[in-house]
Amino acid sequence: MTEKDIEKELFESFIELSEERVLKCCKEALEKGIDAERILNILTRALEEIGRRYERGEYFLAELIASGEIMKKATEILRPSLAKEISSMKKVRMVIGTVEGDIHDIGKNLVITIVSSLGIDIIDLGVDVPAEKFVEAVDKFKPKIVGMSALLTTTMNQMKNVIEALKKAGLRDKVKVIVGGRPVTEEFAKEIGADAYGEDAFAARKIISEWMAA
Ligand code: B1M
Repeated sequence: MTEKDIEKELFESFIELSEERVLKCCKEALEKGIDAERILNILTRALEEIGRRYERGEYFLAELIASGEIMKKATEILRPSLAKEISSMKKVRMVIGTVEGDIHDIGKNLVITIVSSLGIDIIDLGVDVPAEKFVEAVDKFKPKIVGMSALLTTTMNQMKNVIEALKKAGLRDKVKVIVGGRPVTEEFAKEIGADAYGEDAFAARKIISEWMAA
């Protein structure tokens, strides 16, 4: 198969939710020398299409769940190639989580993979993390950075609650806050008082590496 065939098969097999084909294709693509970031982009585009089919009522929750499972396994295959440039500039700690009410964690986990390539120490609070848990973690682990992820329009406002809770606890000026996730925008990040918005995991890494170098 040519590179183009592999990429087409990757996209189509993911939309058809054929786990076996997707995983095989990811391995083949890496063997062919296709960049892991490019493979990730194809998988993300396929997830967008699955999301659209779900919105149109062509796919149901079962398909959404299956797509999440496949994406997790595919990311495992890509992880070593995505996170290989370990650079370890300064020892910086980051706390990250998906906000309360939200259990989507594929994007957050990708951010962890990509950002850890800076040699940063990342504490993952998991999903459905209430504001108090973020505050507790900042108090306990004294991170320089707090990262929040939200995938639902109904949960993105939780990010504001976390920032308010950090202010209330007198911890807001001790950390830089970066937010991201599908419905989040630069404007929203500004509006809620975050320090930065990461459009994707690579943008998040760039921002954090600039903070580390400052
Ligand atoms: Co859900 N889901 N889901 N889902 N799901 C979406 C988000 C949705 C857009 C699908 C759709 O309708 N088109 C829709 C939200 C609509 C809205 O809010 N307006 C939706 C819905 C409705 C739901 C449920 C409510 C469905 C239901 O129960 N009826 C439910 C909610 C559960 C809950 O959280 N309380 C639900 C459940 C699920 C599953 C559990 C089945 C599964 C998640 C599995 C998992 O995460 N372990 C799932 C999935 C897989 C999706 C889609 C298909 C894919 C999400 C994904 O992983 N994308 C999604 C449709 C879509 O996104 N097109 C959809 C790939 C991932 C790499 O992208 O997470 O955006 P993303 O991360 C990106 C960037 O956003 C950024 O970097 C990553 C890329 O590099 N980023 C950050 C993310 N976090 C960041 C943090 C940063 C910086 C960058 O700094 C800290």
